[in-house]
Amino acid sequence: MTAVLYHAPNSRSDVVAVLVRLLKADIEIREVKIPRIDGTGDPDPDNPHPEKKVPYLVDGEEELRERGAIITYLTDAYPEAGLGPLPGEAGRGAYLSWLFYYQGVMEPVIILHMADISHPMVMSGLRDFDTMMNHLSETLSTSPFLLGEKFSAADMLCSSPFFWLSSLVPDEGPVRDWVTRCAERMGS
Ligand SMILES: N[C@@H](CCC(=O)N[C@@H](CS)C(=O)NCC(=O)O)C(=O)O
Repeated sequence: MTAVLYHAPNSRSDVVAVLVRLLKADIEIREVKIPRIDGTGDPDPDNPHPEKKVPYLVDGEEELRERGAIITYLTDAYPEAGLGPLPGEAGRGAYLSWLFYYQGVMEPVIILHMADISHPMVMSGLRDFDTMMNHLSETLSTSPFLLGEKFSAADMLCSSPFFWLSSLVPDEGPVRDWVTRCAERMGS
């Protein structure tokens, strides 16, 4: 695969750039500018993302946005790295569930928590920060990683906000220990 990952250091695309390294993937990482929340930076005219966001993966005719989609695409393309179960392999369901749970629930819930926003519709559709943390904690109290004994790219994506928002990491317990294990696996 000769593909291009559009990436901005110190952003949500970091986890995908690390994945490219762990997969030893034949992918060019092209750095682009993005507007930052502190008012610095600008949209980069060289970034093909429809909203000029990162990450964005271009692989020939295929163009992908959203980390969960890009991660699935890459771990399927580089199965020898063993970072995500393939269709038909044990753990595929859990793998997809965690990646989609991250995109559909975890990140929105974390943003709403940081913004101190609550609403019955949010509770109904997404639940809340504590429910999300309990889900992680229950899973990680019986296994070192989300899929069991084996580290996967689902651990990479789901642990990623805790590296930015260290105040969200509990003082002790399974989630804290898992974040430490994930950092070791990712070489950070
Ligand atoms: N849901 C997207 C989020 C992508 C995203 O928001 N990326 C930020 C980087 S932290 C960005 O590019 N921001 C630039 C902007 O808002 O224009 C994903 O998971 O890939």
